[in-house]
Amino acid sequence: MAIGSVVALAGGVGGAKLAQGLAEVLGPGKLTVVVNTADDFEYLGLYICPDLDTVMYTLCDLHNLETGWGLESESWNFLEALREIGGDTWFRLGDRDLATHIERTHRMRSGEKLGAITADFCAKMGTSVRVLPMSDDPVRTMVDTDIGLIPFQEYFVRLGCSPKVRGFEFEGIENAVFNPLASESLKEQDLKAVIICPSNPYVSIAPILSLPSVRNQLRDVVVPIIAVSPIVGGQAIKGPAAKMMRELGCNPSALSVAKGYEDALDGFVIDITDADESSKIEELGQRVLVTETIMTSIESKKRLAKNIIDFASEIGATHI
Ligand code: FO1
Repeated sequence: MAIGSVVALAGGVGGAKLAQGLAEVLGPGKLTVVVNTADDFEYLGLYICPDLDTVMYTLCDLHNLETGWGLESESWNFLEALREIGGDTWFRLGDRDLATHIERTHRMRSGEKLGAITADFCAKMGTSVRVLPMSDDPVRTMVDTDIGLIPFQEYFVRLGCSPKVRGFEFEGIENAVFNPLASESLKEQDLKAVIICPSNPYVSIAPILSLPSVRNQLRDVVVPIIAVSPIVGGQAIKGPAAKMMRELGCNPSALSVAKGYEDALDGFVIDITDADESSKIEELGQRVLVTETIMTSIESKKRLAKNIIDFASEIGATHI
């Protein structure tokens, strides 16, 4: 039996890994990945889209396994030369990665949209997965901290997530339009599931869900909406999600993530480490899948993707 199409909502590394597994399991033309662009920023005059590039490079199998971001087989001559002449080097741009930022910036300045440029890059780098920026309009995450309101990349990279978080603002969100192709993909006849990847709920998934009309559109989909917990055993698999939760007065756990998504979900996927949280999550009205969620190889990415798709089928059979 043919598997239907899937829409995944994703941030950086966790989202990219699951997207790679889903792409393998679903086959060509069945996966749309809607990617957070609220951590995009301008640096050295260049338009940088970290999550979009992480997803794109991973799906093309060109991603850098050492850093978790950027391209494989990278060299750093540009960065070294820039450092020697006293330039800003806190955000590290590799020589090969630089080509992506320069070409994207050049094309955006000539009036092309981010979505169109991304589609072209994906085709040229070699993935048939539909990778969509959540919006063509700029949205910027600002982190409210104990030292003030800071742009996301300053908080994340320059300050190494050390300031204490008090909240988040998504500048530009009110006027940003949800990518029309993403909107269409949520209405596909053969849509089987919407999957919220194991990405940071506050800074990767919340910007997508906060775009005007997205929550309503998700309310209207007739297929299961399933999220995968980015918290395993009280720790974030990668990044500052657990630290953020603690600083916002919330116990870092899969259960807290499930609560945070409120009534948006039909199903929630947790790691076997957190099996004892299963019944509490079910009390929220979500079906729970307990499985191995840590993706360290292509096999583990495919296994998780397959388990989630099977889970969606099970829920779908009873879903109205
Ligand atoms: N993350 C870092 O921790 N340090 C860096 O110097 C850095 C450079 C960088 C360059 C291009 C790119 O696409 C991503 C880069 N990242 C870097 C990752 C990125 O800032 C974050 O992982 C995401 O924004 C969070 O999802």
